[in-house]
Amino acid sequence: MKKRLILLLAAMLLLGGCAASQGKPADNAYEDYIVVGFSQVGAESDWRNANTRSMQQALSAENGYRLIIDDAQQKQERQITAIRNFIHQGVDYIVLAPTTEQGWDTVLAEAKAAQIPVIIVDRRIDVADEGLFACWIGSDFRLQGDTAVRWMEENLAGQPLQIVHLQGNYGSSAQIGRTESLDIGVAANPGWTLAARDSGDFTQAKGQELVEAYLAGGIGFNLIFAENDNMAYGAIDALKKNGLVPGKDVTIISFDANRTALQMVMKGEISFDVECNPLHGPRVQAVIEQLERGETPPKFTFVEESAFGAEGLTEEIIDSRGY
Ligand code: GZL
Repeated sequence: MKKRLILLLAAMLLLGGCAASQGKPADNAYEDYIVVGFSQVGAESDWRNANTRSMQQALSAENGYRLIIDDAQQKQERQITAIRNFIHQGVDYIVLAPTTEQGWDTVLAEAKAAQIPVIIVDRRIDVADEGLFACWIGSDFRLQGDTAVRWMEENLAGQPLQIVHLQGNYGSSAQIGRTESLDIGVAANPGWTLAARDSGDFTQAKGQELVEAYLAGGIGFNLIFAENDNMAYGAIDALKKNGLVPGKDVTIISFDANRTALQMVMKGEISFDVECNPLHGPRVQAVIEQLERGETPPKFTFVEESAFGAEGLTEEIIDSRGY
């Protein structure tokens, strides 16, 4: 794959001759590196930032990579533009953390036509031809949701639940999977009702805004099902501003299990937090090295994940975690 970049660099050197004549040295600094274009969802959450750091640490210059990261600010159209730019730049690989599951067929066909392998991380994509991507590495979001619902059934048995549901970005696999589980849980448990449901876009600010609006509107609820930790942080701020005690007046269920959130689990503010592992960098690096050797990586790889309640959780466990 690097040969294409060398050809590109050769072309740049030729063109760069005139650029150099204008004082801009031709850019041939990367001919010995594997160049990776990474289209990242955004920087909306602690999880997302940990995911970006993991990719930067693995695909580093010391490890022989030139990593180009584009932050899509949670907009699919910006990701499509970024992928087209990566194709134009002649990168060796494209890594895509997709905002949503739909809408990738056309641009990934363009990457395939340019013979640039695409690695999907985190959320899933729904394409007609799975040959459009080399492989996917991410989480089982339904399992995450089922784990949370099972904890509710086991630990809140017999309690009537009026549930506020803070969803992630609509159409993202994380939102789809976690919401499906809750819907099944509500249907299966007669004492559970949905008091309110909106997307908090996985952000702390929107999570707080929604819960403050529910409280101001007099909506009664005793459980918040937050589809990520940052929305849970916002919900907790809203509860405290209104004199309510998180974990006592309102049970909070969350996803991601960031260190900050696990501190809140230890304090009893968050009752249960389902891990969503963002540390995809080393796995992507291993896949690229397989592809460089002409090997075929597994098409789908699920990352190992667990879940946390206060019982047995210690500062040492929290400190030992990677994010
Ligand atoms: C899940 C990931 C979600 C996290 C959020 O894999 O896509 O997006 O749960 C993040 O924190 O914003």
